[in-house]
Amino acid sequence: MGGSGSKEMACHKILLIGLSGSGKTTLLYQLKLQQVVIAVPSIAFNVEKIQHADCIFEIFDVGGNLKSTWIHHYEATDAIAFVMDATNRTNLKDIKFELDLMFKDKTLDGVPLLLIANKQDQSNPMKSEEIIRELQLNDIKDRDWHVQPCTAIQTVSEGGGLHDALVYLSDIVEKKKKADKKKKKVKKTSK
Ligand SMILES: Nc1nc2c(ncn2[C@@H]2O[C@H](COP(=O)(O)OP(=O)(O)OP(=O)(O)O)[C@@H](O)[C@H]2O)c(=O)[nH]1
Ligand SMILES: [Mg+2]
Repeated sequence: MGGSGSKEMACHKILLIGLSGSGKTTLLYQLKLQQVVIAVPSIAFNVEKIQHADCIFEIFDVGGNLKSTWIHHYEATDAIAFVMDATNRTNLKDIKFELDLMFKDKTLDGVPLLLIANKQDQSNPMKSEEIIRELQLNDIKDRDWHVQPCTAIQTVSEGGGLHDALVYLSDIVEKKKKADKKKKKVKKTSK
C-alpha cells in the first residue's frame, strides 16, 4: 500500500463518486494513510495514487455536492467506484438516478462499476442482495459490476471489505485492458 509505485507498473484511473456523506474521502485516505481522517464535505476533488499488487490506482474523489462536475472527470476512467451509505435506504432513489445518468454517458461506455456499500459497521446496513434488488443491478448488461460491502473506517487488513475492493479493481482493470487490446487487434486486421 502507499504511493510509492515503480514506473513500470500500469496506472489506472479510478473515479470515486457517490452521494455526499457516503464515505469517499474517508475511504480514500484510509487506503492512502491507513488511518481515519476527519473528513468534511469535499468542496473540490482529491486525487491520490495507491499501489495494490502490480497496479497503481490514481483515485479521483469528487465530492457528492459537486455532482455537476463529475462529468468533467469521466475521460479515460478505467473503473467507477461508486460509494453508498448502506444504512440509508431513503437515498436509493437518488443513487439509482445518478447511476442511470452516468451509464447514459458515452465516455463511460463499458467502464466497470464497483458499488461500495459502505458503513457496514452501523446497525442494519443493506447487504449485496438488497442493493442489487433495489437498484436493479441485474439489468446492467453492458459492463462488469460488483457490490462490495465495506467499512471505510477499518484498515485494509482489518477485513472490512477494502482489501476485496482493491482485488476486484485490479482484476477488472486487467480484464478490461485485455479486452480493449483484443478489440484494437480485430479493428486493425479488419481494415
Ligand atoms: N460508521 C462509519 N462512518 C463512516 C464510514 N465511512 C465514513 N464514515 C463517516 O461518514 C461521514 C462522511 O464521510 P466523508 O468521507 O466525508 O464522505 P464523502 O463521501 O467524502 O462526502 P462528500 O465529500 O460530501 O461527498 C464522516 O463522518 C465519516 O467519518 C464507515 O465505514 N463507518
Ligand atoms: Mg469527500
